[in-house]
Amino acid sequence: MSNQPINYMQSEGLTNARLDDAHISSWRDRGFALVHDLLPRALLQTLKEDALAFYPEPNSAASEQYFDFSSSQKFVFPSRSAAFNSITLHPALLQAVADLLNLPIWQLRLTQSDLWPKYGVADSKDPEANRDQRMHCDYPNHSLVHPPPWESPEAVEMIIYLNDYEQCEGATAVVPRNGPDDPAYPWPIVQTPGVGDLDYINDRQAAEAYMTERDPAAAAFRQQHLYARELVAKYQFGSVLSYRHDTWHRGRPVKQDALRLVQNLTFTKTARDWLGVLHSGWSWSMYESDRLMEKLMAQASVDQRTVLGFPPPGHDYWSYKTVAAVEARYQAFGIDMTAYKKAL
Ligand SMILES: O=C(O)CCC(=O)C(=O)O
Ligand SMILES: [Fe+2]
Repeated sequence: MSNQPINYMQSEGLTNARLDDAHISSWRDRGFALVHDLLPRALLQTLKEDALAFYPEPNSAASEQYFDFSSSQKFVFPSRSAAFNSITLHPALLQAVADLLNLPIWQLRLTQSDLWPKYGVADSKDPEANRDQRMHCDYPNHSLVHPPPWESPEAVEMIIYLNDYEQCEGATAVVPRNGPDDPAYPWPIVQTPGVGDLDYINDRQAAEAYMTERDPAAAAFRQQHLYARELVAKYQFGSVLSYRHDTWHRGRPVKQDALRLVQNLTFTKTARDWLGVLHSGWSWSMYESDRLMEKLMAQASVDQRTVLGFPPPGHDYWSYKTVAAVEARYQAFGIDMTAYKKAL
């Protein structure tokens, strides 16, 4: 396994800051798309500076608390980093998700936005270690059920890389799906630690040793069809990897002493109550003294608000009474209710 050559994904640039058909069909058919130039570099640079100011230096004692994936709810939406909030709701990003799911933006919902560090540490042999992950799909800790059939995806996951691959390595690997009969993509997706009565183990070596003992056929399937076929996302600063809740993938080791920073996002279709919001919810911070979330809500576009769950213009929530009440709540922050009034 350790001597397996690295196979890199094909990846393309964009022609006009919008996903091309090739990206869209790659995501829909093969389960992923990697694009390098979707988001403005200056905004990404500010985000990276905010993240570097927030997270401890590599090899510092303080960095040891970040041994797992995610920021442990420490750097999530809404954030004190304005750049982070802007990227989360960036029109180009929302349009990309809408194109992948073939929906208008107002039919998307944000369920995850998290900026997390991955430090290049030595192999610890700890089953929980995040360094060299086991192959997995993300649905078990996003969904109460199972992803629907491949042709009807209900969510887009994204990883935005804030480093260059050469600097950090640790590039995500995915297994491309080759059509409905691909042996890597049997239904249901249960041959994986953490599903059913299989223990959750993150570390690849520990997970595969456990699978060999518990379910040798599943362990052999994972070697032959998953690890042997993984493609690695050779990312650049600002690259966006889009994938799905039913895409086999895994995180790989970051270069010793390096710090890889990524923002992880998930958008779902509306009315998917079984797909959880992974943070405390968008209204929970509304009592903060700086009124950050109120201002964000008031200043967002109609589409951006809707992605956070605000009722769209024309929704049956809206009446003359509710428009006036919501205006009263947000008018100090400059909300413009025209679109909601016009649709009454
Ligand atoms: O870190 C990565 O590149 C991927 C992480 C991942 O897939 C996960 O933690 O679920
Ligand atoms: Fe994952």
